[in-house]
Amino acid sequence: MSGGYACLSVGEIRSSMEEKGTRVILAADLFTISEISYILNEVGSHICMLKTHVDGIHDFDLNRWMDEVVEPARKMGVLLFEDRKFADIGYISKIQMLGHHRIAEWADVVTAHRISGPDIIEGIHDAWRECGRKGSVAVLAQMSSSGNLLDEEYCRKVVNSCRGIDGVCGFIGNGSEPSNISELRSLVGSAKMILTPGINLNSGEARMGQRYGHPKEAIAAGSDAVIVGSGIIRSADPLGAARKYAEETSA
Ligand code: 5IU
Repeated sequence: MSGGYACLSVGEIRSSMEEKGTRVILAADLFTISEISYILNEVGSHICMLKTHVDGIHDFDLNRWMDEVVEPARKMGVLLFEDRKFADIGYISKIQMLGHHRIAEWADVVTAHRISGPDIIEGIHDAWRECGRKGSVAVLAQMSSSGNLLDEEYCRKVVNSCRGIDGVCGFIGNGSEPSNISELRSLVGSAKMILTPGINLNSGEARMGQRYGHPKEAIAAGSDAVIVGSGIIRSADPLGAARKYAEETSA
């Protein structure tokens, strides 16, 4: 089902990543626009996507966001990935895409749960269409946090139900456990992407139920790209760390 809407294809996203020559997605979990803009400028050449939680930014202002984050990211060939984890019915997800943060106006990829039904994908794409833009949805099939309820059966249902939906570019998998990634890859095949959070070279850095795996192992197990936050942004040398993660994920 394409639902008659244009979307950012898996091929377009994969070739944008190939052009950048890195499989690192930066989780920029910072609190101000200046901090995010700074880290983007610092490590932009070693990342393929900038993942944000825009509702966690204390001083959010759309004009500044567009000028200081979105435009520089576009110039660097970095895709904008809003990890909003939409979960409501299709229409509400659409109005959230078009709400205060205007996610549809700048995000290229957003995350969503499959729990509420397939219409959530339609609602999200409807918002992009209203803005004259296109994007794609990464659906949560697994999570990296301990004690989560996304079990194997749920994961299989998610993957099977999204297989034929062009507006879904792929799935979020659990990067902390290589066997979870390889199982997910055999379920998914090669047609869609697997993006994996829960990645850190120092597993001791995990906080509040987070679990960490190694970037090289995640890629070897079938991940398209690793999502790294603390390992880069909390490093004393973010540029060196980003370069290191990029090297760990290169073939
Ligand atoms: N994130 C996870 N695990 C998940 C999903 C998303 O950690 O299962 I779905 C997000 C949360 C945070 C980033 O923005 O990925 C990981 O950051 P750290 O590398 O700092 O743990």
